[in-house]
Amino acid sequence: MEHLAEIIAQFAFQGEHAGEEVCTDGHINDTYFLEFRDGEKKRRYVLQRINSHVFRDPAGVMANIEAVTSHIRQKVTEQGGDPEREVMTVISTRSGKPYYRCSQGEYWRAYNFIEGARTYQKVEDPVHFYHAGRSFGQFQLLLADFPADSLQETIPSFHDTRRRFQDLLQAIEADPKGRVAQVKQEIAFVLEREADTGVIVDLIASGEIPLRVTHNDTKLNNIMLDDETGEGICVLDLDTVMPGSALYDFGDAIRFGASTAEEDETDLDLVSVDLELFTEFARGYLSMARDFLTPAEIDHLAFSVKLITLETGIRFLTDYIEGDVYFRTAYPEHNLHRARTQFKLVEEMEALMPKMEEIIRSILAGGLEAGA
Ligand code: GN1
Ligand code: MG
Repeated sequence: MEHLAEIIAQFAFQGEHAGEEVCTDGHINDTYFLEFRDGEKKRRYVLQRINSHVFRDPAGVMANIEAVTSHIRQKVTEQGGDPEREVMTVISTRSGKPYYRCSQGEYWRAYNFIEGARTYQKVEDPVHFYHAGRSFGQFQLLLADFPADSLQETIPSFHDTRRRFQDLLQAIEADPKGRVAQVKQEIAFVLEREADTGVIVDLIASGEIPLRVTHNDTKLNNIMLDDETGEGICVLDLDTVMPGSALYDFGDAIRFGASTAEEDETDLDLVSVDLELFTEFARGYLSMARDFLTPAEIDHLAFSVKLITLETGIRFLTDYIEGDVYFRTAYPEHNLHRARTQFKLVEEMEALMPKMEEIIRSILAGGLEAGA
């Protein structure tokens, strides 16, 4: 990246810039790992270009992140944890701002790099997923007393599945790339499930399910697990922390982490839901969340897994029809392949619904002991 030097010079990094690596994870922002030499010491930082097509108000995103990380930092410190590792630290610019707007009008921000921990694209050891569940549950717990109305809605109606369905209908109608004819089967799959799309939004609107401060993007690769212990150390990617439903966080984590294949696997025979992984995550999550979840939330946990997977499939399909304007893609059918894995998972989740419900009941009854 040509003007990276201009950007790096703006941030209050310590030491001398000694190199960088591009991170290929994530479908939205551009991420670089920077290496610095500070005397004998090596330091690493994360530098990101915020996708301002997706995040229309990058300053608002950073204001949210600063508020949320300060809140968590205080709690971690009070509880005797290590605030250097257990919460993201925003590195300010040399003029004290949480982001830099470069000469090309793009917004950049930086974080410290958490050492001795890593992210995973796929679960390698089931116990890792138990720990991921604990961490996302704890994240919601730490933010339970955060003033939700002080947060800006960084992407309005983000998990409004009914709206996502409407967006798909509009894309089909416009068909700007002539791709609709090719995805008739996928469209029919979604149309058959229209009724599902309003279930949780309606329960939130009627007050039966509470709005909470939630993460809204709980992919496995948004959590750092300690290299030594495998425990969840730090929740990443706080761009979409907003008032939302705990159900979306639970469902999205399962969607991604309990799948036996990656999100863009083209051999659908390899894509299926691993119930052992579902159980591990649910055990970890409920060990933290069982005391604050309401009965209505608990009743919809298994359904949320299917709903958020359907929603993500709808979003990939919509983006495919619109010509790949939202998610980063590596080749022309990428979004279509992603949509297909999600719909394959939805089908399986529908068949597994009674089993998932049963597992949740057993965990809550103490039959499947939490603790790894
Ligand atoms: C995006 O940024 P990343 O890759 O963690 C997306 C999520 C989707 C996910 C699908 C802001 O997450 O909502 O579930 O891709 N983030 C945004 O993999 O749209
Ligand atoms: Mg991410």
